[in-house]
Amino acid sequence: MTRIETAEVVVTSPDRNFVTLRLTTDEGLVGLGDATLNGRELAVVSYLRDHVVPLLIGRDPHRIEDTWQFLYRGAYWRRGPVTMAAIAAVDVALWDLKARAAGMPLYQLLGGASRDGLLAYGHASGRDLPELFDSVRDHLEQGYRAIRIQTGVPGLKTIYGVASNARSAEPTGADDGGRYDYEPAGRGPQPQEEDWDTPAYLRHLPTVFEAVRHEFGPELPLLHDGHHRMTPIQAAKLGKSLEPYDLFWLEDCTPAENQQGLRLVRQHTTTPLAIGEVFNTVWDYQTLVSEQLIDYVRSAVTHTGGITALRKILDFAAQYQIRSGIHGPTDISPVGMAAALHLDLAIHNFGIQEYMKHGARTDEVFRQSFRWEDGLLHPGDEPGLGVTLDVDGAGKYPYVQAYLPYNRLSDGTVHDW
Ligand code: EZ4
Ligand code: CO
Repeated sequence: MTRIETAEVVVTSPDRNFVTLRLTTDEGLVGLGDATLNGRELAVVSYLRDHVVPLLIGRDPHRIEDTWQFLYRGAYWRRGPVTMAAIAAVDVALWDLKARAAGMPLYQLLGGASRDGLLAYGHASGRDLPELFDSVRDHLEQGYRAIRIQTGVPGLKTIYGVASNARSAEPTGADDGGRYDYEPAGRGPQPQEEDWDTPAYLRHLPTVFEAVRHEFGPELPLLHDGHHRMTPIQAAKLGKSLEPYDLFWLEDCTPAENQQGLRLVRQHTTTPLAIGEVFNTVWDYQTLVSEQLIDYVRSAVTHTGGITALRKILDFAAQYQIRSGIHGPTDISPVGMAAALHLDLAIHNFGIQEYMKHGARTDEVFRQSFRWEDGLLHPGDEPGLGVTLDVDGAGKYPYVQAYLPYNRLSDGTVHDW
């Protein structure tokens, strides 16, 4: 292959919205990249269609690093989720093409497999303990070996991370296919308002983990997502109060764009910390990694400028014994997930991979080759990413406006969601 012939931006909404960049070469090879930015999808579509696609036509698809630098430095305006999701889509599509041209699964080009399979965690949740326990059992039956725990808080109506359909065994309709379905983005013209109370949460959560440990024993790796809602001193208090329950990690305990805030959290607790799903570049990790303030890097390939950039972040982190925990909710498309799995398999400092199953319609539009066996993921051995996009199938599901919810405190103040 010597030149990129076409570059299309495909928007589809089989179970939720996805934005995919589809490159074709003079030899007819097809490469895919994920550009989905939940709740702001069309901004990335415009960035790609209006400003990037015209620059790609005729370029040498083999020049991945050069194209990355050209798009990053050449834009002059740096960083930001829209820019970095667009660059990620190009980067991943080029890696897909190079691996297809080589006739190898992508992980081989990244250095080959460093392990046999990838430990993955699923999301269990419930409004109360009985519902949560059912959800944990259901995940264990599906083979998950590590489980994220989110629950309701007494006095609060709806909060982040609690699924409306918490058990895969209880299908609620054709839409969810009966799978565990936590999809925070609500379809409609306005975001849903939720409520929040940090002191109530700080009082309640340790009692949840105590009950879960009592029910499921000391060995099961348990995770929790604080979703940026605490101040550093509140996060320090939570980390300390969760120490008896031996978490695998506490995620996004504060809004970590204030990296120095993590110094305070770190001084007070040995609960391992994971951060970074909303970050876009290595600069967002500079203090966190070099001062060893975190234990896991949470960035998605899709939101951090692709495989080229995330690999550099993870190599930087590796020098400080910080490991990967690549973001993998359902708003990462099967293309973005495949990119994560190839990178996970190749790097030495792999930690864990987040894994939520996509809906049946998504799996029809995006045909995938990954395996999920005995609680471990593997990207499969087809050339490239191992994902093909059914363009006609995608066309059956046009974009649907959807927003992530937001929080207000009881006095009406907007709060981190
Ligand atoms: O709320 O990806 O750890 N996972 C998460 C996700 C995010 C969504 C936002 O689009 O925090 O569920
Ligand atoms: Co998170």
